[in-house]
Formats: sequence, structure tokens, C-alpha cells
Amino acid sequence: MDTVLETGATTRGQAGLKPERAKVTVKDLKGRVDPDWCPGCGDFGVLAALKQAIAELGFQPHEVMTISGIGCSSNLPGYLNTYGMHTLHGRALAVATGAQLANHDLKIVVTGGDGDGYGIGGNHFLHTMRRNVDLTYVVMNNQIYGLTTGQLSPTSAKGMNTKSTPFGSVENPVNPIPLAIAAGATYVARGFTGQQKHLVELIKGGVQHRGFALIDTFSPCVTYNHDNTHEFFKQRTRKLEEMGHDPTDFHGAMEKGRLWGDVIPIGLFWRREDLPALDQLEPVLGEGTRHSSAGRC
Ligand SMILES: Cc1ncc(C[n+]2csc(CCOP(=O)(O)OP(=O)(O)O)c2C)c(N)n1
Ligand code: SF4
Ligand SMILES: [Mg+2]
Repeated sequence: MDTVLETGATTRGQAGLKPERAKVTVKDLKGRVDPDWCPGCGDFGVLAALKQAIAELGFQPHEVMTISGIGCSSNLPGYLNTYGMHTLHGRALAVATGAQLANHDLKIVVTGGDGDGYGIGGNHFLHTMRRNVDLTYVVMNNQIYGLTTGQLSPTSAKGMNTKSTPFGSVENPVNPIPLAIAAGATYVARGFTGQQKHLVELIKGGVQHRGFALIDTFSPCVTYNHDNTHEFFKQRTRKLEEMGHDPTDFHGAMEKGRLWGDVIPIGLFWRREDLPALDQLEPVLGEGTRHSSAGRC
């Protein structure tokens, strides 16, 4: 029997004919619910870039799963026509690891915020990277807790005035780029929603990468962060490609990742292809959904 996808396409034709893959467009990937983000929120740019990347890579909606935690940014899976899970605060990577190990046929993209991923989810972040789980993690880094109305996040700048730090933060922020490189992530990039085409390419690269890919993305919160605005990043961001950076140079990647000032690099900092992903290390996991339990007790 023919299977009709949400795109209206038929995956199986008449007997004997080769199944045809319908071309998925950005429009096909639009979810049933419209985003309730504030007008001008950077997260619109991440959603658009992700849809573009999925369409350009030629995935069908049922071949992709987006998994998130909690936060404004973590609402993203609800706005996309793919499989999706909106999980617990900081727990998206743990759920995604289970999903990836159980079903290698799904392309899993984890989406969330800086508070979700680098704060409450920091433990999972670290261990998912050292395990090199085959996931793409897009963090909408707005350097604030947006959903809870503007408290300090792990990436908020030192000295920043927020609702929870009215006299300025005394803490040093997390820098996810060198952290991810040191922890064992095998694809480490930074994007900016003000550079859409560039962001699409970084996401596509992450999805195609076999192993853990981080795409930390400047996605300004127009309501609660008046320091790290679209204009702030527009003036400072510079593409690594234009800086002659080699993403296989570990020390160069660490050095560029630590730059934060008049120049803030965006692009691919680090990639290595010589390490197996977690599911490639264990024969039973390697079988994925093709594993049969027949004959076992
Ligand atoms: C266990 C738990 N602790 C705290 C919260 C409250 N909470 C919800 S979202 C959030 C912060 C989200 O910040 P971030 O991940 O940066 O997302 P943004 O809203 O900025 O996109 C917090 C603290 C919660 N929902 N669950
Ligand atoms: S509060 Fe900030 S992060 Fe949340 S939707 Fe509004 S602009 Fe976006
Ligand atoms: Mg945030």
C-alpha cells in the first residue's frame, strides 16, 4: 500500500517500481503552530536556517527528529514539521542520546538555549561530547534566561546587569567553544542569526558530520538582553574563513575560540573525522533498529 507523507508525496509506487523521494521544501517543514516568540527574536533566524538546511540536505520530515529542553528557544521543535520532543530543562541531550542509539535511521537535531544547555544541562553537555554521540546540537545563545524574564545565564558577560544581578554580575561566563573542543566534540562551530546563509552552511555541516556537532549561535533576545544585540554582533563578528583559520588546527581553534572583543569569530573552529561516534564502538548498538531479538531470551 502507498504511504502518503505529510508533504503529500508517495513513497511507494506500484509494485516493481522504485520508491520515489519527494522533494521537501522549506514550506513543507513549517509546523502546525506558529512561533510565539517576541517580534525580532533571533530564534526566528535559527528556525529558518534549520528548515533551509533540512530542505537543502534532502531529508524527508519523518527522517528528522528535533529534541529540546525548556526555554523560549526550546519551543522550536513545536514549530517544525518533523518528529519532535520537548523534554525537561537541561535534559535534551540525555533524551537525544537514547533516541540516537536506539534508531540510527533518524537524524537528530537538538535545539535549546544557553541556560538549558550550558547551565542546568552542563553535565549532559560534557558527557555527550566526550562520548562523541552522533547528534547536532544548535544552541540559541542569547546570553540570558529569556523565558523566565531576564535572569543571568551561564554565558552572560561579567558585569552585566540583569534582573538577578542588579549591581552587575561578578561571575566569569562559560565560553562554549574552547569548552567543547577540550571536552571532545568533533565539530565545533559558532553562527549568528544575522548571517543566515553562513548559519545554514554551519548547520548542514553539523548534520552531515558523523559525531557530536555543536553550533553555538548568537540569537539575540530583543526583550531582555539590551547589551548583546543584533547590532552588537553585526559590528564584531568576523568569519573564520576570512581569517585564514584551519579547522584541523587544535591550538588555532582554541586561540580563536577565546577571542572576545572588537572581533568575535564565527564559523567552523574545529573538526576531526578520525574518531568513531559512540554507536560505532559497540556491535549491538551498531545494528540500530535492524537488530533482531529473535532467538534471544
Ligand atoms: C528544573 C527547572 N528549573 C528551572 C526552570 C525554570 N526555567 C525555565 S526556562 C529557564 C531558563 C531558560 O533559559 P535558556 O535556556 O537560555 O532559554 P531562553 O529562554 O533564553 O531561550 C528556567 C530557569 C524549569 N523550567 N525547570
Ligand atoms: S523573551 Fe527573548 S528569547 Fe524569549 S521570545 Fe522574547 S526575544 Fe526571544
Ligand atoms: Mg537564553
